[in-house]
Amino acid sequence: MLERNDQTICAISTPHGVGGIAVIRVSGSHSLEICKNFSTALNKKKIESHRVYFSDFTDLKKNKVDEVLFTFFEKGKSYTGEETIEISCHGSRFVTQQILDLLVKSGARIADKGEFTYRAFMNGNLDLVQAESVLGLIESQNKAAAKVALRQLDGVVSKEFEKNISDLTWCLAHIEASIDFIEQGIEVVDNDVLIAKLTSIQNSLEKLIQSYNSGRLIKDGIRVALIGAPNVGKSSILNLLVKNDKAIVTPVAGTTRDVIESETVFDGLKFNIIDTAGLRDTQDQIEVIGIDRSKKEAEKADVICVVVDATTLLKNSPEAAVKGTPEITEIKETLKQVPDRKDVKKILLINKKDMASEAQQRELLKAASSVQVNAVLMTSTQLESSRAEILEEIKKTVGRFDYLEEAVISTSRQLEQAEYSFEMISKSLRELESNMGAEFVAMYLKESLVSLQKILGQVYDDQIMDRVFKEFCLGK
Ligand SMILES: Nc1nc2c(ncn2[C@@H]2O[C@H](COP(=O)(O)OP(=O)(O)OP(=O)(O)O)[C@@H](O)[C@H]2O)c(=O)[nH]1
Ligand SMILES: [Mg+2]
Repeated sequence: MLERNDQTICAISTPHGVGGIAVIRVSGSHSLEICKNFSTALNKKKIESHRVYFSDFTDLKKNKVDEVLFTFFEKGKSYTGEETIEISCHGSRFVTQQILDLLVKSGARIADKGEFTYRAFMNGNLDLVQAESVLGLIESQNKAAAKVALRQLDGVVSKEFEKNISDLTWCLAHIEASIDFIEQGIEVVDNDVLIAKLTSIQNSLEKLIQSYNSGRLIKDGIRVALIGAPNVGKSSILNLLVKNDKAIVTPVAGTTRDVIESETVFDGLKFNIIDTAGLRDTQDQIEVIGIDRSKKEAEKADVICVVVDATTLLKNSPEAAVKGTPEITEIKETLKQVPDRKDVKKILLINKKDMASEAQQRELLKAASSVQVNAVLMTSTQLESSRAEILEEIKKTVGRFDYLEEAVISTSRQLEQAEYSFEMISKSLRELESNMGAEFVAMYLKESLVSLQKILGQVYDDQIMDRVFKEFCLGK
């Protein structure tokens, strides 16, 4: 019996279901031998790599199953690094299942989730960051996410980590040599040189760690909760942002009872917009639950758009229309009900600006400038331009996206290891600066180094492998 990793594996690599064409991938040292059972075209003397062979696919009794294309990749020249054959057949569930059954009868086994990529990793075709980027690319739903994944696949992020690993190894080697030579009074490396080198590694790690937030937002989308009193126009704003009548809009306060989520893409980025029930004191049981959910959504959001109604602000201050001195108590009251989390950005949207004169709008903005939020915007769901203005403001407030040209890390696994590595360097720097024992410095640096090696998969760890590959789909 062959070891699991030496067995030839097969799986459908295209989406499951009915389609014009489906691709079945076979990978492992017996791929060609197995496929030869089903095709006369493959029984030629010399099968060339990267060539396509058109042929009938016949079962073991020579009954025709389908007409297919076999693409052959020789060992060392395929995605997995193993001998691989891709069978493009007709995308019927029946046909694909029959082909898979026949492959299995001839000695292949069905691949586990992500097993093709796992093999590519084990054969050194990809490091672990690149393997994760394959998943990122498969899952990408917008331009920015695809770009981040492609840059990781190109090795941009890996190179950054590799440089840090190499510099860290240099530091560690010199520290260990100092430990060996200390008794002879030989100084192998100057402390200042080490400190400078370690600080530079830390700077690089810090940048990567900071890029995670943007990486996460790019990958998962920016979560935006619309929060405010009833009737201010939250549902109308959701509909405007997602360009669809997703939520019910009526002049009745308390229309929205539940959380409504919808997504939109703007400037290559994904935004998940969450409309919620208007916040107010109510006896209505359903509404109470809705309001509770609104607050929970606000807690999970990256950005809270606090929505207020320009007309109410002006109305509640009778002389405002004339003198232009709107009260902002309404805004403050709403803000009080919004969960106060440090890392969540707040944007105040003063909606229904179409109902206010230009002078009134200026006054409202002036009055709102004293409110503690990250940005203030006048909006109207009657104006299409408000959509771009709101989304642009969210994008600006939430973070940097010019990272796209640089190395961006996008999985929590990479982040945790990078943070740990950073922390260990901090400890070693403290030891160095206080001229403490080189043994401690070496110990921390080793920990730091192992963390970085784990990011790229240079240190084998079952748990890490499980975590990375279990998220994959079948056939990848
Ligand atoms: N003039 C004007 N009316 C608006 C604007 N936005 C919303 N409205 C109107 O305001 C009313 C309430 O809008 P909704 O979107 O249902 O308000 P909401 O905040 O979701 O209300 P609840 O679900 O009750 O919390 C509706 O009659 C909308 O047509 C706007 O920008 N200008
Ligand atoms: Mg609503």
